[in-house]
Amino acid sequence: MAGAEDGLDGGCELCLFDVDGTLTAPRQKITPEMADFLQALRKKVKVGVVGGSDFEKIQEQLGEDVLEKFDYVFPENGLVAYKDGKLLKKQSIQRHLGEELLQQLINYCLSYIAKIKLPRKRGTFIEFRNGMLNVSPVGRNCSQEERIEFNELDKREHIREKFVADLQRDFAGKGLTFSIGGQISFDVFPDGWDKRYCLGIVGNDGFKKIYFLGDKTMPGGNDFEIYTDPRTIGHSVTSPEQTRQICEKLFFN
Ligand code: M1P
Repeated sequence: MAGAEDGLDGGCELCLFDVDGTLTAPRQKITPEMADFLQALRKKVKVGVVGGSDFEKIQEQLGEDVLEKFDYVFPENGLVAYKDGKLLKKQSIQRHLGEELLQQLINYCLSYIAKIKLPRKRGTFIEFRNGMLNVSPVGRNCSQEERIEFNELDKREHIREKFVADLQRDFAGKGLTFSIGGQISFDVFPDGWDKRYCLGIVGNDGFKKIYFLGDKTMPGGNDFEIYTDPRTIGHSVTSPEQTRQICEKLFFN
């Protein structure tokens, strides 16, 4: 094994990656070069992904065979968890919150979105996932061009930040976290169900070091909690190219 030849014990370290903006451009497919690089890295350390997106989106971006290509796959922050290609567990937001609160939340978001005027609105304003809701003012059915258009507008007008601030005020004390991870939406989940959730799962696997690389590491970003968690060695990146450079320095020198 290359890791052993290099004096590294491949089983002792884990490198966890965010997906969008870290391994791929936002919501795009991984490049063949990056995919090959990760397989080379896997000879040195265990490799996992922890994304805000659901499994289908992660699979679309990282490949049909994503479960074979990564030792751990954690969609929805690890609220759905795969290890060595097998499903370990799935959380349920409806079981945790109960129908009453869930409907208050959904109704609030739908009414709020109905009052926002945007250049364009498409469909799927709320995506109901296993462990979270994903809320998008423009709608998840928008095209790539419409996605960029919304994102540019959002950078100027802070539509999502204001939406989240209003939710935080109106749902204070309800145990909910609102997290902006991508370009057109934000995620809603119970407190503590952020990306640190996956650390509880790998915590039993005896890693000496757990690295985490992500791009949304600022407060309010969906990588912030895991990036600053004492159980990880966090690295903030601005692109997949930088992710690769950091890994080369950490694991191949
Ligand atoms: O992984 C980051 C985010 O990716 C998507 O965000 P968007 O479509 O807004 O770019 C979503 O899947 C979101 O849940 C996730 O946090």
